[in-house]
Amino acid sequence: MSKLIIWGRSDSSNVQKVLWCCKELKLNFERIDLGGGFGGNKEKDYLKLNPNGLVPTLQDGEFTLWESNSILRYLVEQYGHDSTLAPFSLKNRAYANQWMDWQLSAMSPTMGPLFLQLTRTPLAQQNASIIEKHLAETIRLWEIVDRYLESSSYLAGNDFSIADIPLGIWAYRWFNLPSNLLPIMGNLSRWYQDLCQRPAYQECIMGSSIQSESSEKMSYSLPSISTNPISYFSSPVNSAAHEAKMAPQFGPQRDFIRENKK
Ligand SMILES: N[C@@H](CCC(=O)N[C@@H](CS)C(=O)NCC(=O)O)C(=O)O
Repeated sequence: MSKLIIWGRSDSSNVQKVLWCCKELKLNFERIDLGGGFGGNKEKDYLKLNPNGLVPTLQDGEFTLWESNSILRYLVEQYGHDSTLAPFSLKNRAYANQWMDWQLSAMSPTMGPLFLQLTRTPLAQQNASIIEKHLAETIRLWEIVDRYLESSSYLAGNDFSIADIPLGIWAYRWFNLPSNLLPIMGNLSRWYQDLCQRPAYQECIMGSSIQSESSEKMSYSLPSISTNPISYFSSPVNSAAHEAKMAPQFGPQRDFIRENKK
């Protein structure tokens, strides 16, 4: 097997997908910081690897690939035949593709701006109308996932698979938003708690990796959530019961939010 190189900063949601997948498959790789505060992604040499100037990019020997979900599919097809990451049946593979495409086309463009507003935009510059609009739409999307998970343990059948990785990244960001913004979704919480038990998820997604490694260089990179996020939501859904249903929270971002809610 040739050497795997992953280009991209570890706090990027799309890079995290690839890191998580490699850990699940127990693949050795080298990761090179790039993008965000590290820069370098618009340099000529990098654009030869990835003409979009975005992260991640995978190099597997002479083979180069970009687009995070395509990288996941490649890794699983190339190295994951013995794992449950490659769904066995045609229908489960189709479900995996459905949720992976939907993450890129629906969840990311909807929840992305909400996440950036709430966690990476200084309070004074947060835009309430963007937050309200994207919060309502993001809730609608997670409700679709929640309903689906009523009759399925995971997104492509009853085993964890490649299908769970792209939305699993966003679930961590979702469940780390202030809990008073999050309606109770029992099936979604159960699925998220299952992900939280996975060592590869704990290592690559939970904890410090959500926070920019280059935070000192990026003025907006640290979470700067509103001290009173409830003001964005006319009918608050916060409750002790809801807190109890949440998966255990980890990492500096959650601590930061807790500190600011005091
Ligand atoms: N559809 C692409 C999106 C890649 C993307 O938007 N990457 C972001 C990071 S999550 C990026 O490179 N942003 C510029 C930067 O980090 O400097 C994929 O899934 O790989």
